[in-house]
Amino acid sequence: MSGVAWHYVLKFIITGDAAVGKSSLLVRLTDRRFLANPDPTLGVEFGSKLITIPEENKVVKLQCWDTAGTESFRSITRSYYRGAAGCLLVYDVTSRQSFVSARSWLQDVREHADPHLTCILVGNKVDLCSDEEPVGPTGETTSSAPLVDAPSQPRKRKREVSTEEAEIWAQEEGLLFVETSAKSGHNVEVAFERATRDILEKVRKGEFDEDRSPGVKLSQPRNDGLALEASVQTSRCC
Ligand SMILES: Nc1nc2c(ncn2[C@@H]2O[C@H](COP(=O)(O)OP(=O)(O)OP(=O)(O)O)[C@@H](O)[C@H]2O)c(=O)[nH]1
Ligand SMILES: [Mg+2]
Repeated sequence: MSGVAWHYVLKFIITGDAAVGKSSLLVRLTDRRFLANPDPTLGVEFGSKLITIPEENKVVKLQCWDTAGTESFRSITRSYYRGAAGCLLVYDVTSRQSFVSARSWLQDVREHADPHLTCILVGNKVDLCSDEEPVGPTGETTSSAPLVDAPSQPRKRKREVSTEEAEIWAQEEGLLFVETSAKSGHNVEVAFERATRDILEKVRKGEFDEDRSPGVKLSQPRNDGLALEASVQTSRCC
């Protein structure tokens, strides 16, 4: 890999209901930190990060467009879907409504993005239900235990979407699937890496190429000594 800044640039979009943690996932990926009180995204924000896929010996630059979940921005955010190679479709495991809404976000993505796009369904905020009781296949729980922990602990919430139900839906829709916590960092890099591996596989099979897919760019190897370490950049767009 020596002398190569990156082998691929991939465009990602992050979509889903408001407050499911899209921006928090991106900040966790790029800055390795968690914002307890982030501002809601107005329109779209941008973040970028270099990741390595060791078994392929490849460095990939992820260019991520983090979209607002608020309904009033929907027509603006749709315009960013075009040409994306990957999509994180995010819901909150403690919000059934956000999982139900994932269907309509997916429909939007399918209408406006590249048909070959790799989409990973991301159930975020698993830290909120770490010592949870089992949840039934449609999200029901079996006891009326209070939703709070000890007073000094952050408030816990019940899981409303079981892993099994989300997995089944993801399979039916041809999506990858992972559960994450932007707060603890659990599986956040895994989500992006899994989607990246899938996209690279599609590149190998010829489903994505530079001419047909603006969200996938290949580099020319460079010998200018640019560091291969994670490079981080975030900025607001609109
Ligand atoms: N406990 C916990 N809270 C989270 C997690 N991810 C995000 N949050 C919190 O959820 C709230 C919303 O997070 P955001 O990242 O702004 O959500 P968003 O999806 O970007 O929201 P919009 O920009 O409005 O669409 C914030 O209070 C975050 O601190 C998580 O993994 N665990
Ligand atoms: Mg946001």
